[in-house]
Amino acid sequence: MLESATKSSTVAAMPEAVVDTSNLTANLGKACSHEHATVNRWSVDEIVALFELPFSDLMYQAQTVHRANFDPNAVQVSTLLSIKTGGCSEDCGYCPQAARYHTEVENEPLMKLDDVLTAAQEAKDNGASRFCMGAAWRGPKQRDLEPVLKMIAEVKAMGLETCATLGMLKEGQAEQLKDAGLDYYNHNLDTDPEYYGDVISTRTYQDRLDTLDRVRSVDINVCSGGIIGMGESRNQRAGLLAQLANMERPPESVPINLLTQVEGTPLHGTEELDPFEFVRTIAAARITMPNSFVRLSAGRQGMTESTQALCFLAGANSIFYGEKLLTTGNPEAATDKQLFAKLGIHPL
Ligand code: SAM
Ligand code: DTB
Ligand code: SF4
Repeated sequence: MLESATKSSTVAAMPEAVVDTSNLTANLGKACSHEHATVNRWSVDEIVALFELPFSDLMYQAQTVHRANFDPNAVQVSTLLSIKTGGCSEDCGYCPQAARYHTEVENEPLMKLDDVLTAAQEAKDNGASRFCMGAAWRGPKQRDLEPVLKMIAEVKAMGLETCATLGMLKEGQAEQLKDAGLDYYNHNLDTDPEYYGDVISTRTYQDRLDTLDRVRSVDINVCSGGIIGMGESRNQRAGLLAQLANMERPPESVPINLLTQVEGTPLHGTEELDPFEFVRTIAAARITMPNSFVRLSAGRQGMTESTQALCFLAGANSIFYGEKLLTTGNPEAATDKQLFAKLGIHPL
């Protein structure tokens, strides 16, 4: 039995009004320890027990873990650019870029190097520290990878951290990305393994884990998270977090996306998630992955400022900045600057 499982079963059985300081101590102990990651394991039940805490207790735990590991008022800022939009062969049920769904997204060719560099300079001037390049591919073909390697090298030379999300990687491709100067590779697990098959059929969960292993093996930082609000259960939300938190080394960066519902995709029309459940998910990610940057990702445009502030309080410490994600909207840069000023947050 995992060391922490016994402790959290106490939490689940507790009367609601009692503050469980023993559990806080246990979770803080995990958060502060820099022992090998295999001791920091979480069962799905333990994570569900976190979700079931009274909201204020959960926030207190998350904020305490957050403060033990990070500057609580600093938020890392990444800007995203879709370097290859639409026409994707995959069937991810949430995605407006899948060719098979009838959405307003058109199939466009790979962007030209100069245009990517102009966008990167703009992102840098706006205060972003990392520039993420996304492509609507199942995975990169060698002839597609070559120009992307050049983009990575040149963006890096501008003094920005580089991130790419290009789909599944084949043997040898992670090495090429590393040699080009890639700092982060984003590849999401998306959801719990049990729910996964309801959302995607053209690639398996294991395919995703294999790509993440390739990224790890060449020492590129891992950025991996998922999407909340796709109709999954709370147990399945906890299951996704368990997958991430129990990796031998949890991802350095964990994007938590709220499903952006796009007309024409199979998940359009899914029942909307209660914002508090989304905040709870952020808090549980913070507690279970104390040293990772937790990114409040897609879905911010539809959130009130108060919900976003709760997400920061719950331990989110990274965002995508700039009015577009890949194909959908994100808050205006000026609006985010105002929000940071109101909350006393400074960009990292
Ligand atoms: N094609 C590559 C892949 O799938 O790995 C890279 C780009 S893909 C669009 C990156 C991630 O964006 C997906 O794994 C998914 O988690 C997220 N995403 C896509 N559409 C979304 C939506 N409608 N709402 C929230 N997140 C979304
Ligand atoms: C991630 O987890 N979220 C970003 C990034 N990684 C690539 C993408 C969100 C996409 C939202 C839908 C769109 O704009 O097309
Ligand atoms: Fe293609 Fe990526 Fe969209 Fe899936 S998430 S359809 S792989 S662009």
